[in-house]
Amino acid sequence: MAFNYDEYLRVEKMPTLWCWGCGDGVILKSIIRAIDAIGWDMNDVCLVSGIGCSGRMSSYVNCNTVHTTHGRAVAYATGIKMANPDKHVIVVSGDGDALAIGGNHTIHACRRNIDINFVLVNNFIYGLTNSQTSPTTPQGMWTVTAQYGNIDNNFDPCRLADAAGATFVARESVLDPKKIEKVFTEGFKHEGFSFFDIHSNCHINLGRKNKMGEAVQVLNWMDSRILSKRKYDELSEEEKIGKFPTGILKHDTSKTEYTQAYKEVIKKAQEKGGH
Ligand SMILES: Cc1ncc(C[n+]2csc(CCOP(=O)(O)OP(=O)(O)O)c2C)c(N)n1
Repeated sequence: MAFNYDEYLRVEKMPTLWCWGCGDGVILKSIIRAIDAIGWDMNDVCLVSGIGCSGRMSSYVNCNTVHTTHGRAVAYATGIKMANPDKHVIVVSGDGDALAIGGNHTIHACRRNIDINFVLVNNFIYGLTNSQTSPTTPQGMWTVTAQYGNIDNNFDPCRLADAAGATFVARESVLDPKKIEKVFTEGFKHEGFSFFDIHSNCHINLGRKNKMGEAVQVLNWMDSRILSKRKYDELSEEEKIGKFPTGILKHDTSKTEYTQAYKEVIKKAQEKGGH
C-alpha cells in the first residue's frame, strides 16, 4: 500500500516554499517515514527548527512545532525536552544555523547528551539568504562573502558532534532516502543526543552559482564526496581528504541521558525538603 504522507503533513501548506528539486523535501519525507516506522503518535512529537530554508520544515509537519530564531533551535528544544521528558523532540537546522551562529548551542547540547534528535540539513551554504559561506562550504567555492573562492577550513560536523559528546552520530545524503530513513529510525529510538549530518542539494544557491549548470551536476558532486564507513576506513589519510563516511558512525549507550540524570536532581532536592 502506498505510504500516506498526508496523514503527517499540513497539506494546506503545500506546495512547500522550497525550490523545485531541493533535497529538503527528501529529508522531510524521511523524518515522517521514520516516525511512522517507530510508531510515534504525532501528538507526542515536537519538531523545532531554526531560520533558513531548512527552518521551514516545522511549517509542514503535522505535529507540535516551533519555528524559532536563527541558531537557537536546540536551545528551545532543550527547554521543551526538559519540561516534557516523555515527548520526542526533533531539531532541524541548516549548516549556518547549526554550526555558525548556533555552533555554541549545538556543541553544548551534544555535551549534555539530552535525548534530542538533531537533523543537520547540510547544503554547504546559506541557502535562504542567497549564498553566504557556511562552516561546511568547501574551499574554493564561490559565495557572496567569498567572491574569490572560499579559503576557510571546514568543520566535519560528525567529528565535531562526536568530540562534543553526542552519543549517536550518523551521516547520509539525500541521494539515498532509504538510508536516511534507516539512520533516523535507529537514532530517533536512541536515548541520548542523536546527531545526523544529512547532505542536501542546493542546486540554486550553491550549484548554479558555482557553474554547476544542472541540478544533476550538484547530485554527482555530492555523490563523489561520500562513501560508506567501511570503504572510507580502507582509504589512506591522503585519500580521506574531502571525503565523508556515511552510515551510523557512533552508537554509545553507556552514557546517562540528561533528563534522566535531572530526575535524580529533583529527587534529591525533594528529599531535602525543597520544591
Ligand atoms: C540573528 C540573525 N542573523 C541573521 C539572519 C539572516 N539569516 C536568515 S537564514 C540565514 C542563514 C541560512 O543558512 P542555513 O542555516 O545554512 O540554512 P539554509 O537556508 O541553507 O537551509 C541567515 C544568515 C537572521 N534571520 N537572524
